[in-house]
Amino acid sequence: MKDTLEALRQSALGELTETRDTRELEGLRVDYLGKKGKITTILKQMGSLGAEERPVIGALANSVRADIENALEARRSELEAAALTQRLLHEKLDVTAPGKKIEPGRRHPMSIVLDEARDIFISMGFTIAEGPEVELSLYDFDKLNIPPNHIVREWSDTFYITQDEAVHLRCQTSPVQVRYMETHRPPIRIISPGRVYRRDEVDASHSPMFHQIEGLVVDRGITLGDLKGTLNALVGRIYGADTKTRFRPHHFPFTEPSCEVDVQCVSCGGAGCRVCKGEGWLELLGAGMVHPKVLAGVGIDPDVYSGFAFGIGADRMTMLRYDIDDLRLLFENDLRFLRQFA
Ligand code: 2U9
Repeated sequence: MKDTLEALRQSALGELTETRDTRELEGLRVDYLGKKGKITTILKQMGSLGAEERPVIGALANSVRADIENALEARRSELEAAALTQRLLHEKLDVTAPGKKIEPGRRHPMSIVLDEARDIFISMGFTIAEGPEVELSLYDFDKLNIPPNHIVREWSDTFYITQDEAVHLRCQTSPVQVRYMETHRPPIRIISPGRVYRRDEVDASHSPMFHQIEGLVVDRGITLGDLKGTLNALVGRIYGADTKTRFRPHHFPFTEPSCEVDVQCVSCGGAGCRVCKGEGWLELLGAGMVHPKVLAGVGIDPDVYSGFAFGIGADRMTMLRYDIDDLRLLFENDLRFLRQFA
């Protein structure tokens, strides 16, 4: 057995030097040291040895196994180093080659206008409020004094999510403000910019998804004068300090009284042109004093507090700002169009 072990040591160490890669090396390890390997088989036979011989052969077997294991490790390092050298020799890396150009992205025109509006309102002391786009009819309709038979609640106008009409894609950002009033007490000064949805066919001025910036101010003693002052300041910031505005009476269920606000045409200055369709005025937004029922519905006493609200169609604002004549351009992601905006 002693001779066999010595012979195995010699043959293992000999074969080791012949191995060409780590796969062959692993084969060799299994062949000698694996469960059914040559050394293991010898060790299993030790039971048949006499009591004197056993420790001697045992010690020898251990030293043979240790020698083979050490040699295997040394050879593995050698083979790995050689493989790395080969890879480095064959891999060609030209560190002087020019890198791949990464074109910096740019903001979408819609985002530019929305960011600008956010900045203007923040500078006037407003806070930005956000809320879910999938909304409860309770918040988008009922709490805004929009009764169950109102036209906007028709299936042909609204994207309902549930058959019972309890959940739908919000058709305005007003529910964000209702939610805000339920969780905050006056004074309140917020805007809620975001996406809204209506079941409109796509054309040059309609899209089933568009953007609004709505605003809400609630405090003691807020009047129509505050509404006019704030909206005139906004128009001045966007279109220039001298821009004239026109407040026309209107009706909304959630405000009373209500109005629509026009600006003198930014293109012709009021003379009449293609942009204002000869009118001299451009419709910019809707507004009004928050309906007492809406305030009472969120637990704000309309005898103590009053407020004004407004809604701006942000897509239209973007189109006017950049002289874009087709709304679809804003949503088609055509890079030839989008690259024009810095
Ligand atoms: C609360 C109470 C009242 C928001 C308002 C308008 C008038 C308005 C339109 C502008 C163009 C929608 O995108 S558009 O079609 N909006 O005319 N929105 S007042 O009034 C509110 C909001 C929240 C609690």
